[in-house]
Amino acid sequence: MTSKNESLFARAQRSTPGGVNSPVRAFRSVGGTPRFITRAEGPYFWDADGKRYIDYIGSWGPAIVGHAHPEVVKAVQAAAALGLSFGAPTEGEIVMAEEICRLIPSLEQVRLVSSGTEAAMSALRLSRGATGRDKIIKFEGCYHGHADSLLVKAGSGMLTFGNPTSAGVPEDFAKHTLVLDYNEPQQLEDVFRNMGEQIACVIVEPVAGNMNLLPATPEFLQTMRRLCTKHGAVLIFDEVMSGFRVALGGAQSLYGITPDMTVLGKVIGGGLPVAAFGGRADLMKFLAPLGPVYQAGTLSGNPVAVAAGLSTLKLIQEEGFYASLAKQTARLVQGLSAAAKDCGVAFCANSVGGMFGLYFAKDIPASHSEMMACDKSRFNAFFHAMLDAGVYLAPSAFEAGFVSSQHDDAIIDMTIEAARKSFAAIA
Ligand code: KE4
Repeated sequence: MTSKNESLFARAQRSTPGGVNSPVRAFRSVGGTPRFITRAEGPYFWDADGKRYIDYIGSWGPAIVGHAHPEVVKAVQAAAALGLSFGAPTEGEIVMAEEICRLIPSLEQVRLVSSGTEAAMSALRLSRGATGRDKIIKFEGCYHGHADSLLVKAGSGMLTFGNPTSAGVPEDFAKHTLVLDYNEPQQLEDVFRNMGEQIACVIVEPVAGNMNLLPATPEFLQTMRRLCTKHGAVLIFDEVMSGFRVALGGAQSLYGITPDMTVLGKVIGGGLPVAAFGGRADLMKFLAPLGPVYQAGTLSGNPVAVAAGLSTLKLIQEEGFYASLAKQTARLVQGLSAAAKDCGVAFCANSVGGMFGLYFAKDIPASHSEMMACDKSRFNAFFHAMLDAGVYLAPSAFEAGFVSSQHDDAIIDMTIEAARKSFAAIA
């Protein structure tokens, strides 16, 4: 009998490419039929066939206080009743900007937008406009949204410029993007020695989550900071995923490094479209309407989305929120590792604050190439065994997972029990 998920997926593919509005949701990396979600609450969501899952995607990070948190829903309902969007400034946007700048002191000013892609793209353009330089540096395995200059992979040699990872990105765009290896400070030294005065910015995920979880080494970030300062390049921390996820002050508070600009998203919208970019006031003054770098957005600072974000930012500042989130996430990771060991499966896991990585490998990967060497087919078998057991992990071996404040001991224990059965099934 065809499941409702299967019939919805077949129908969706007739009207939308791949049947999804974002590629990773199509399950092409893991195979099988995507689950069409009908509702979510706390740590759970339900699919079109009525099956309940413990959710470890959390909308790829935003659902940090759990799904449909009563206070967030109430704030959204109250805001919506006053009108959905005005295309004119509101006080809520000021409160949001002040709150973000207070929580992340490196932000002297911030501009709200509607997606992480938009925020990263705008930060890049601002860096180029403020420095008058064209070249940018990013790192293999880091994802900063789908702006043309950022859909670029490493060129043939590390000192050559990149080539497009996506059709539709002209070589002329890619040639300004230099792609280096993550956690390789020497490559930064070499590039800056050769062309430091041409570099507009370096953009990095300080805790990478788009090649699975891979935290930066302190030396890597410290080197970046020193070289950007020396050569007048803008250091951009893309904290769309790590911001308010690994700590209240983001990864920059964990490493004690002050970037020149920060890109944010996900948690600050609490599930609705809010993202932001900001940093030093002397850079932000180049932005329209003050300066020559143009950037705009119909729904930027949308009052209903800002209400969801402000309600979420209030909840994550409750006493002990991050200590508890990190504890629950570490408990999950330790429990999964112990279960795999009992079943003789080569597996390890890692966590930073409320995000985690699962690796079918002997040791925790410390580089992009080690990450790519993890056993993808083993992950896919585990993914489906867990899905059948009612646990929804990221549908790719190269994505991070997310815990919410609603994932209590009972939920973590249920997950570990499901994993024990899943490891046994794939051993
Ligand atoms: P959005 O445009 O998807 O809001 O943000 C892009 C982005 C920028 N920077 C970082 C560090 C990000 O993680 C993201 C988006 N993350 C992915 C998860 N791998 C979103 C999920 C998806 O693409 O469907």
